[in-house]
Amino acid sequence: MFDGLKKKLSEAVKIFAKKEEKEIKEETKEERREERREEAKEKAERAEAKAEEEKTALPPSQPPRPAPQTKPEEEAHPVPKPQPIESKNEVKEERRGGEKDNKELLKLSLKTKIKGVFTSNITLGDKEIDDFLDNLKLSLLQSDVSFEAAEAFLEDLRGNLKSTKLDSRNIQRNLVDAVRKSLFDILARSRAGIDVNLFVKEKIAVGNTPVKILFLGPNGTGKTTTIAKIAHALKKEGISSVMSASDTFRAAAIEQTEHHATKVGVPVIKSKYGADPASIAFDAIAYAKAHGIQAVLIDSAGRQETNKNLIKEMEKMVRVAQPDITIFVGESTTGNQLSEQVREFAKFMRIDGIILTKLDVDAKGGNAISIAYTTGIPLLYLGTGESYDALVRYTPDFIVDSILPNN
Ligand SMILES: Nc1nc2c(ncn2[C@@H]2O[C@H](COP(=O)(O)OP(=O)(O)OP(=O)(O)O)[C@@H](O)[C@H]2O)c(=O)[nH]1
Ligand SMILES: [Mg+2]
Repeated sequence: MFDGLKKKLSEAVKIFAKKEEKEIKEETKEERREERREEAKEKAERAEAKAEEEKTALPPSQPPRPAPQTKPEEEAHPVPKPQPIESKNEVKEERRGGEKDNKELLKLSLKTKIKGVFTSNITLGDKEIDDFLDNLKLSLLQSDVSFEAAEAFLEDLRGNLKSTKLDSRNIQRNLVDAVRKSLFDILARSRAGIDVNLFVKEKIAVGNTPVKILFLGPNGTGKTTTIAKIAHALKKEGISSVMSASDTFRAAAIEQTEHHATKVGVPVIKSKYGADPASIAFDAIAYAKAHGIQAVLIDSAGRQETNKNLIKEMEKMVRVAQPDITIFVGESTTGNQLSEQVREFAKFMRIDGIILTKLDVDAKGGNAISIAYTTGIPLLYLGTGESYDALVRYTPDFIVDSILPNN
C-alpha cells in the first residue's frame, strides 16, 4: 500500500538531504581553511608591524639627541613620522569587514543557502527549494496524485520550508517533518466525511431507521465486496442490516451478493436477472421496516458514467429509495481517470462520499491523496484487501503515517 509514493517521496527527501549535508560539510571545510589562511596572514602582519615598531621606537634610556642639522636632500625626502600602530583587534576587524562582503557575495552567487553564523541551523534558499519541489512534483505526478493537488501541496510545502530552520545535523528528519506537515495540511483542507457506523447510530438514536445507503460506481471496482465489508462492520457494532441485490444487469451479480450476504450473516433481498433494480431496493426497505432492521445496503450494477440508460436507471433508484447516503466506490488503481468518473456521476446525483478500493494492490496510491481535494467529495474508507475486515476508515493521519512514517 502506497509503496510507490512512499519510496519516491522518501528517496527525494533522502537525496536532497544528502546533497545538502555534503554541501554543508564542504562549506564548513572551506570556511575552516579560509580561517586558517586568515590567521596566518594576521600573524605575518603582526610580526611585520612589530618589526616596524622596533625599528622606529627610541630606546628609553638614551638622552634626547640634539636636533640634527637639516641637509637640503633630507628636506626634499623627509623621514616619515612613525604612525601609531593599530591595535590587533582593529587590524582584524577592518580586514574582516572587507572580506566579509566578498564572502557573502560569493556565497550568494554560489548557492542561495543562508547559513546561521552562530547556530547550526540553515534556511533553504529559493533555488534549493525549487529543485527539491521539482523532484517531489515529479514523484507525486508519477504516483497518480492529481496536478491540482500536487500544486497545492507543493505551494504549502514551499511556505513551510521557507519559514523552517533546518538543523544541519538532522536535515533528512527535518525535511520529512516538513513534508509530513504539508501533506497533512493539504489532506485536512478537504471536508471530513461521514463515519458510516456513527451516522447509523445517530439515526437509530432518534428512531430514524432504516438508514438507506446506496453504493454506485464503475464496473468491478469492488462495490459488492465493500457492501459486505460495511455489513460486517455494522454487525460488529451490533447494528443489523439487509442487502438489496439491485444489480440485475448481470445474472452472476445476484449470486455474488447472495454469497457475500451468507458469509457475513445478513439477509438479502433479490429478484431475477433483468428485474427493475429500484423495485428490489423498495422491497428491501419494506423488509427492513417489517423486521426492525436498522440499515439497508443497496448494491447496483457497475456502469460507465457515459452510459445514459444506466445513469437514468440509477436516477430512478435514487428517486425510489431516497438513500440517506450515496457512496461512490472507485478503484484506487484507476489513475487520473478516477476524478473524472466521480465528477460525471456527481452531475446526475448527490454523492456524499467516496470509498477507494484495492489500495493493497495499488503500487502508486496517489488517488488517496488527491481524490477528495480534486472532486470536493470526502473520502470515507479505503479498501485494503479482499477480506471483510480489510476496510480502513480514511483519516489524513492514516495517509501521512503510511507514506512517511514518523520514526
Ligand atoms: N485486493 C483487493 N481486491 C478487492 C478489494 N475490493 C474488492 N476486491 C476484489 O475486486 C473484485 C471485484 O469485486 P466486486 O465486489 O465484485 O466488484 P463490483 O464493483 O461489485 O463489480 P461489478 O458488480 O461487476 O460492477 C473481486 O475479486 C474482489 O474480491 C480490495 O480492497 N482489495
Ligand atoms: Mg457487484
